[in-house]
Amino acid sequence: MESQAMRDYIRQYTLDGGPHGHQGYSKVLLQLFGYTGHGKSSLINTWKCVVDDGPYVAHAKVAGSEEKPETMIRRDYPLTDHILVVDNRGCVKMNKYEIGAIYAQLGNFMALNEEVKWQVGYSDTIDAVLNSDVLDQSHFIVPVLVYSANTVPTNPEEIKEILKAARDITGLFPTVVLTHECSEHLSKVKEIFRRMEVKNLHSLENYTGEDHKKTRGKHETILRCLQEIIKDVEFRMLEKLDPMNEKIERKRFLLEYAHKRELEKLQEKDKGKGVCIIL
Ligand SMILES: Nc1nc2c(ncn2[C@@H]2O[C@H](COP(=O)(O)OP(=O)(O)OP(=O)(O)O)[C@@H](O)[C@H]2O)c(=O)[nH]1
Ligand SMILES: [Mg+2]
Repeated sequence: MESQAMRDYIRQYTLDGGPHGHQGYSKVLLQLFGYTGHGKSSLINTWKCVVDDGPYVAHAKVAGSEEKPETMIRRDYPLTDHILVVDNRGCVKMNKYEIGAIYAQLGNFMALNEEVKWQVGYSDTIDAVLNSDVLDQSHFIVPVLVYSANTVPTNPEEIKEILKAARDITGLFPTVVLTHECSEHLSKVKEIFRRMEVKNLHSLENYTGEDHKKTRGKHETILRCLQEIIKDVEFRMLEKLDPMNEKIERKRFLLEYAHKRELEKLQEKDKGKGVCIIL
């Protein structure tokens, strides 16, 4: 498809075009998640640039370097009238608390436009779940893992687990977008993600403050990636879905995760004391 046709498809997409209408969903919410410095905020600026077909604008603040975490506040950016992109706080260590916070962000249990704090105890998660009723949870959530091809994963099992959990919490297996497409490690990183059974795998070079010279090839690759994501949404909307039930399942998932994590913490603590906790 030509760039203009792909752009039109993305711009015109609405959730109510399928046989069951919008089914109670308001907008598509593309939730970007992943390690800090891998290009989430840059991807938002890149997508905005190609969808608006305008100049490069730094809507989302990009990190000065790949090492220092930049985005702390979860923000949403309108891509079209019907599609929002959320820039989530990235993970540094991917420990159980940061992973818990990724799930809470993906499941929309954290408010937009507020600083994301890692949850440290079970009660934090309960609060997040209880307070979520005041948040707008009417979106069709699409998880998108943003991963830099500059970094060969040393822990594919951990990433695989996160991808699976992201599917459990959102109902969709995440799309993976590899940034830094020019990296010498690209084919190796691609192969690792393929072995994780990632089907929706894209690679692209983000437009950045330093390099936003538009090329037809870059533009088309970026538009194709977005178009494929929206086509998956369109396909899923052909099924009869139940947003209310999905919300309950998400709450269950998050509470179970936090409960298990708390038990493990207690077990660790009591190991030294010779106390046995029966699960
Ligand atoms: N060459 C190149 N640089 C990129 C690409 N994507 C991002 N960068 C650079 O990588 C750095 C980090 O990018 P960000 O978009 O801020 O990363 P992030 O994932 O939002 O990081 P946090 O907000 O800290 O979680 C910035 O210096 C970007 O300019 C890419 O595809 N190619
Ligand atoms: Mg960022």
